[in-house]
Order: sequence, then C-alpha cells, then structure tokens
Amino acid sequence: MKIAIVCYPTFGGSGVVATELGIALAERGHEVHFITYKQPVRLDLLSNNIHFHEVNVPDYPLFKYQPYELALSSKLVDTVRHFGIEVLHVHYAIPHAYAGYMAKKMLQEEGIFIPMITTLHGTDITLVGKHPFYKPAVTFSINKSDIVTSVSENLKQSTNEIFDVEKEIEVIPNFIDKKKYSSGYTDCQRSLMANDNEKIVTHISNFRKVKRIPDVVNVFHRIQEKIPAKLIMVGEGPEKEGAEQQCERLGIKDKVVFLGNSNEIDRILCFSDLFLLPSETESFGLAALEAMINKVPVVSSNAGGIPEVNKHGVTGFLSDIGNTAEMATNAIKILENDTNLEQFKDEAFKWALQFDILNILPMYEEVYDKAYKSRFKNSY
Ligand code: GMT
Repeated sequence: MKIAIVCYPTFGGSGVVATELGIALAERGHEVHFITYKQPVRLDLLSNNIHFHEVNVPDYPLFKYQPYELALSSKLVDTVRHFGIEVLHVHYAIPHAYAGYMAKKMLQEEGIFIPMITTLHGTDITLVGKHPFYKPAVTFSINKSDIVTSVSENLKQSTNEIFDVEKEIEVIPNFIDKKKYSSGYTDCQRSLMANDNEKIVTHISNFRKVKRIPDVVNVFHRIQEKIPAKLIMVGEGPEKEGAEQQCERLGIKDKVVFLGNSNEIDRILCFSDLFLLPSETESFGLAALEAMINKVPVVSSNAGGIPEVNKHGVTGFLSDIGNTAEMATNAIKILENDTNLEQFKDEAFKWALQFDILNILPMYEEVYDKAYKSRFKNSY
C-alpha cells in the first residue's frame, strides 16, 4: 500500500512511534511517505520504500504566525496526487488531523478519495487539545477522520470524556521492535558512567512540566542516601535548568549526569538498573516500554495509561502522582538486592515483549485496509 505519514519529527513520543511504524511498514513492502517540516530524528535511512517530503513555510512579513497547516495541506495534496498515495495516517491531532481533512476535501474536488486515519497520542487530547482555543477544531478533526486510534485504553476513555466524539475509537498500543534488542549491546560501557558498586538510575523525557522533573531528582536523592547510585538524565526541555540547580542545592551534583537529547537511548538503557517516570499525566509512557525491553524495571506514577505498561509489583511499581517517598522506598526495594533486581529485570523484559511490533503492526494494516475499502462511503 502507499501510505503517507504525517508526524512531528522531533524526539517526542508521537514522532518516534510514527517513524518506527513507517520504517516497519516499509520493511513489510509498503511504500511510505513521511510528510513533515524536518527529517524525523529516528529516520536515518531513506530507501526505495521510504520517502521524506519536507513542508516549507515561506516567511512573509505580513504573517505574525506562519500558516503551517496551510503549507502542510498543500504538500499533502501534491504528494497524494504525485505518488498515488492510498491512505493518509496523521499522528497527533493538532494540527495534523485538521490539515489532513482540508487536503482530503481538496482532493475530493478532483475525484480523489483519500481516507484519513488519525492516531491520538496524549497531549493532543489531555493538555493542548482540550483548551477552549483548540477544542472545536480538535473535535471536528476527530469526527471527520475516517478512523481514529488511540495508544491506550486510558486515552480512549479521556478522549470520550473530554470531546463529543461520534465514532468508536480503536485502541492500538504503542510498540517496540524486539529484534533490535535480542542481541544486546556487546559494548555496554557501564564503567563510563558509574563505579562497580553503584546502581544506575535513568530518566528520559522532554523535560516538560508534565514529567515532574523535580520528583525525579527527589526520588533519586532519597535512593542515593541508602544505596550508592548515579542518575542519568536524558533529554532537553524547559525543566532541565531547574533540575540542575536542584541537584546543586541537594548536594548531589556529582552523582547526576545530564546527557541532553540522544539518538542512542538503547545504549544508555543497556546499563541502567532502574527507570523513573513520575509523570503528572502520560497516555502510554513509551519511554517506560523502551526501558522495559532493555530489561530495566520502572518506578512510576500511576497516571493515565502507565498502568497498562508498567505492572505493579512485577515490572516495577506504581505510586500516586507526587508520592516521591513511596517511589523511593519502592526503588530501594528493587535495587537493594541483586536477586530481586534480576527478577524485576526479567519480568520487565517479558512483559514488554507483548508490545512487539510484530503483534501491533497487523492492527495498523487492518485499519488501513478497512479505511481504504470504505473510502467512497466516507466521503464527508
Ligand atoms: O510528552 C511526551 O512524552 C511527548 C508526547 C508526544 O506527543 O509526542 O508523548 C505522548 O505520546 C507518546 C507516544 O504515543 C506517549 O507514549 C506519551 O505517554 C504521551 N505523553 C503524554 O501523554 C504526556
């Protein structure tokens, strides 16, 4: 099938999911066209089956805000016409579903019927999308999509609560590619990060408020009082500077490494003993799943869809948002005993396997097929 994927090209979870999905679809023989404003960060390889089309928004002094949706919908129209795209898959409702619907209507005028699948990722619903500035447009775009999918049961429920949704949302969970991890890194250089007696605790995110970065530092502060440990903070974002200051205030600066954004999180996770994810809200928690497939147990909040990924007492532990004392106690429970730690690592890996792309990809293919077959029926 010829599939166009619209996503954010950055380190955010939705962009990562969209990119990995496109790469896997191309490996299965589909022709995949990424349409976005920059080559997606995890897309380092273009091939016969993988194409990238850049959306350019020309600067014009009259515009205070450059009209990205307009440029995107025009690019979609051109790409669908030129390459005979059969299905349009947009990740993240704002503004992709809106621009996608405009493209669909423009193409319809020419007798081209292109079905649109919208995948909801989380913040497009729970944070940004429900704002009154956007809500009518987001509701419209969801209802005008041919098929809507969400990455967890919890996000489906929140979407139905927040918006007046007229159609059934299909849940297709996020995924990981098991075969990338089956051999493991032979050059897992733990000694570069910590001494032999130290445990390595990791956090990876976009350092936004919703990730509760001060909680990450607080939990680690309590852990290192009981167990020799290092904290590795991976990512960039507005809360990073505050976290650096917090570490300095708490006197743990020399035990915390800030690595910035990384394209090699598996190399970092391969020597990690514990992953912290105390988020305020999280539709799924892809970072936790990536940790688990690398045999890293997770101590997290019980927000949103996280309990669908992290199993309490099995792959890690869940606590109420903000309960850093309990998170630290649970972390110590996992880390203080090597036999215990090994068991949590094994369980994390085993549980993560059910989210292997081989199980999830056919769900997307089925959705594409269904949308394509009903493209004339859904010509609203
Ligand atoms: O906040 C982030 O982690 C980025 C954000 C995004 O939109 O890219 O992530 C959301 O989508 C991910 C992929 O589906 C989910 O795993 C994250 O849980 C979700 N983030 C939130 O809901 C806060």
